[in-house]
Amino acid sequence: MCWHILGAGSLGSLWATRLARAGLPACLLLRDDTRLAAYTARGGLTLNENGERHTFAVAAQAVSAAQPIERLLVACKAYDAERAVAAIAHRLTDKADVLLLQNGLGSQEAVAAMLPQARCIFVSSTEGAYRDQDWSVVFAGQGLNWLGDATQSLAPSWLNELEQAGIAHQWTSSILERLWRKLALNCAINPLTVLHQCRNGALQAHAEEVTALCAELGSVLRCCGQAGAAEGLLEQVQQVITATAANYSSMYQDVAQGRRTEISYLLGHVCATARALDCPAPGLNRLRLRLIEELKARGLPSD
Ligand code: NAD
Ligand code: KPL
Repeated sequence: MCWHILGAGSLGSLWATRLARAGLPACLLLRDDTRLAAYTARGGLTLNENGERHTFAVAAQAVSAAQPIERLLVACKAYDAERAVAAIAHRLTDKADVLLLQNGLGSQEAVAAMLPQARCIFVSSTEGAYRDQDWSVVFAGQGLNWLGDATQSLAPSWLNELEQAGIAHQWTSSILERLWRKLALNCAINPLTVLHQCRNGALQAHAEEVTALCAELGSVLRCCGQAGAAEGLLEQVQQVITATAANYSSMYQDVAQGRRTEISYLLGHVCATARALDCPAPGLNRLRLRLIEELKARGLPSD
């Protein structure tokens, strides 16, 4: 069965090239015929891993093609996912599996609600990748893809294909807890690195601010039934700050490169959840407003 990949960016290309390398059928879904022509002219997708570059002739078609889709990997940013899936929804078969790779929360539920007939599998990825040029991806950080289904715990039979492709993964029956935990980590670190214009490690000098945010994040997590994701949050945030001290957070990099951030699916989602549950979150709300001001001042979208 073919892996259709919607979003030929960093993670989409990282998955597509590894599937192709293992001889598994994969097909990129590109926006339109112009993108398809550009890709065809390039002749394949390049994976740069440990300094070695290999190009794979991954198949591709435009989103508007007619072939039915049984397995779809959605690798767009959270703010693009719903619209991108809407454009191919009519191609999904009754038995389709849809893997959602988005960071944060909110986009996955929106896509799942649009596709009641499909099995939506949420993925929380700790792998790292970036594009060094068009149609070329650098595998920058080993990690793990946690996969799970919020509505049923039975693992899909195709997990062995991820094994075959060397895509590190783990099936979990608590994917929402994983996603909330990562979201909380991102909320405690990423906005502050933008506001203080610093690497992750420099947040050690803002320990009080980080501690107060983790306390509020913990109480929002408990309010929304994710007490497990709240356990030991501050300690893990401190560990991540230390382990990634020399790195710039993904949100810092987005802002520095003038790209739209996923704020609405990270801090925005936490603040909206707190508001809906009447859970006090004054520090998180203030942080969100400060971040919005910063994005506006830089001429970037604040949603
Ligand atoms: P990216 O911007 O590199 O890739 C997204 C791709 O989707 C782009 O090529 C874009 O053109 C394409 N796209 C958008 N709308 C489309 C549409 N309607 N039709 C077809 N293509 C469309 O993003 P990314 O870095 O791969 O991130 C994807 C998701 O994975 C994000 O939610 C991100 O937070 C998450 N994530 C990324 C990394 C990483 O290291 N890159 C790590 C963990 C999680
Ligand atoms: O995931 C991250 C990111 O930069 O998005 C870390 C390194 C955990 C910081 O929140």
